[in-house]
Amino acid sequence: MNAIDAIYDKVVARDPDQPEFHQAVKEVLESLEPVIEEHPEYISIIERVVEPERLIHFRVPWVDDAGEIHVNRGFRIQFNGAIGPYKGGLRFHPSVNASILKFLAFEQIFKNSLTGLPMGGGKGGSDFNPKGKSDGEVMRFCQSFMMELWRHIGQDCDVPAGDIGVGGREIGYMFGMYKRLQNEFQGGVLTGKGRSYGGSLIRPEATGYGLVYFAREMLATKGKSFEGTSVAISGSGNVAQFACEKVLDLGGIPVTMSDSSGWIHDPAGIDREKLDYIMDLKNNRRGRISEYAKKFDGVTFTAAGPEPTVNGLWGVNVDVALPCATQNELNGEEAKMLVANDLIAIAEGANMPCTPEAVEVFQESGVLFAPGKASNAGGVATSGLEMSQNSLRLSWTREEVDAKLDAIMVNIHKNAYETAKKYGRQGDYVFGANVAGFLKIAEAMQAHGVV
Ligand code: NDP
Ligand code: 2IT
Repeated sequence: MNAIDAIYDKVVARDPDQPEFHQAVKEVLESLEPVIEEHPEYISIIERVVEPERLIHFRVPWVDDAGEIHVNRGFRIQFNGAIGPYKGGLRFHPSVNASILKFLAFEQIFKNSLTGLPMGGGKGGSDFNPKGKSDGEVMRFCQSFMMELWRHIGQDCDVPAGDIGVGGREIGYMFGMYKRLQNEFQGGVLTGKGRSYGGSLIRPEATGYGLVYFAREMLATKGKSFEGTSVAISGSGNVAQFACEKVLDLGGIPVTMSDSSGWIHDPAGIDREKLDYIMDLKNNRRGRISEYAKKFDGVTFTAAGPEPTVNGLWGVNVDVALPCATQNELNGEEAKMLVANDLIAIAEGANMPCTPEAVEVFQESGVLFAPGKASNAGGVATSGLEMSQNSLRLSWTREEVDAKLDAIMVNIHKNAYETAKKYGRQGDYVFGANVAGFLKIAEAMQAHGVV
């Protein structure tokens, strides 16, 4: 057995009940074989990089509006701090557990490295379900969560942000409690903050915009553009909404969106006015995507099955696919449906939305495929820009931040593309992103000695 396989087997043996973590580790390790041929000394780096530096697990008690006490689990995974403070989002969703957060934190190490900014990899969250909770309940939960988390984070130590179920409202409540406990205005302790207290322009838009900038670069390698291109988007949260907006800016035609209750197909296209409706529905009224089908003519709504996979969305005939909901939402069978409809490109907006079988189908059929750690890195990159602005005590204009985000995405695309080409794997963005992301981490870890 080779050394990399032995490391993977040990990861599985140590935590046999963490399938999402195994999936993420396997995908990265499979890319590192040629790196080890060049740098045999990096084997001991790989052994260390798969083990989190610190895992924090805590109780989060809170009281609902009726006076009932609830207990949730809180986590923060400080996975790798070799190139900067731990950085990564917080997810509030009932499915959250150590396996899911370890996979997300592991992916974050390489994603953050690819941005070119000094950020280590981390992730956290809770199995708290924000759906159906009042603002007061969400506030009390966020305050209780921060009452434990605050001692483990700081602007030079660990900087959380949003993810599924955590947006501007939750970041605001957590920032308020952190400020009170720490008795300091540490602007850079969280990112995704509101504009009035240190947030960056374009951070809310950044993951979706960055995803479309990356996909634009992919299409350009085939001499194509978004103009007139039909696009399937899944999800209808932060990433999906702003991906949809940027697709419209570039002349594309988004035709689908989803949430956990099902998906809509609008053959006429989701235009700006309809997108405004979705943003109000999701961000203010906190409603269900099925309401879109009642509001607009010619739209079909299909209810979801029990799995995260959205039950037919990927059967719609489109040129570009942007999965922006959750992990493992697009399986091998669905990948075959997209390929049968002559898909040109797919870029992951969510983290690991495509199963390994789906990725294999895309790669074998010659469809351009971008892994989330490259294509959704615009969110964390703009978090990095928010931290820069907080340190400078300055705030850049919308145009300045957007131009920096676009340049970062172009650079990540170039880096992943050229790294793959250098190793004779032209067009393999999975390989290129994993290797380029890893090499920077490995160099830093090697320089730091055994720590
Ligand atoms: P949001 O909470 O804003 O939106 C999530 C969307 O996905 C909602 O429409 C939600 O539906 C749907 N969804 C979530 N879980 C499931 C599920 N199990 N089955 C079906 N649908 C589901 O989250 P974000 O948009 O921020 O995040 C989406 C993805 O993008 C995640 O994978 C996240 O890790 C990734 N990401 C986010 C970044 C960010 O900056 N926010 C940066 C990089 C990646 P419902 O409301 O019904 O639950
Ligand atoms: O998955 C991700 O990159 C995020 N949820 C964003 C993390 C961040 O720190 O902005």
